[in-house]
Amino acid sequence: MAADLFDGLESAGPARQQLAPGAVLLRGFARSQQAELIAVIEAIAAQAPFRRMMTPGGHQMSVAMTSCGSCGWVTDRTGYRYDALDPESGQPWPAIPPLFRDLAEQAASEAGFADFAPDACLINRYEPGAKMSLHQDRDERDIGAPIVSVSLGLPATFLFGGLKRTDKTQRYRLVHGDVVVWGGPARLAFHGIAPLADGEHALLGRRRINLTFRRAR
Ligand SMILES: O=C(O)CCC(=O)C(=O)O
Ligand SMILES: [Mn+2]
Repeated sequence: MAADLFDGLESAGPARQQLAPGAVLLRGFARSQQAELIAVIEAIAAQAPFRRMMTPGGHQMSVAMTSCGSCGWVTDRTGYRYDALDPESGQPWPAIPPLFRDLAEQAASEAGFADFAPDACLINRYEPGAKMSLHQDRDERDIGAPIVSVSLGLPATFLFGGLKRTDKTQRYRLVHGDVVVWGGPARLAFHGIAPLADGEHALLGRRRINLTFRRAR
């Protein structure tokens, strides 16, 4: 069967969708900056390459990750943490570029969270079949700040639930340029990504890239 083709112009719903109190999906919010965003991601990955890390339980993650910011999220056999140094190189992570910072700040503000100043940006790379199981983002010291999550490349199914793992999850299709922001009463909501369907994106090929901005410390 031929892989689905995506030109990045797809839209799957209203421009702005409330997912829960404190959680909003801003469709296409990042699309006008797609070329610059991708160039910057490539520059960061040249300095701090994508890698598939090990969970504390000894499983290799299907999603490849890198980071920029004054600290980056890492996992290994000893646990999850934010580290000022890239464990692969022993060097500081690349700084958060102004383009990223401005996009995150503007998306947060659009969602009702003024003055968001992220210090960490986790960059997730999904290839077909890669997934992220239901989890909470709870390794950050400051959960007063929201999470800003930018989708690029192949479409994905985003699962968004409640504050308990067993709460019912809703499924949302996220496409190239979509941004989800969650904070306040939704800050610790369980969320995840279903196994990525195969396809070919005009700019990113058989990949989805997600930028997750946090205030970690
Ligand atoms: O890829 C996504 O859209 C979600 C990523 C995520 O939840 C995370 O990195 O913690
Ligand atoms: Mn998360």
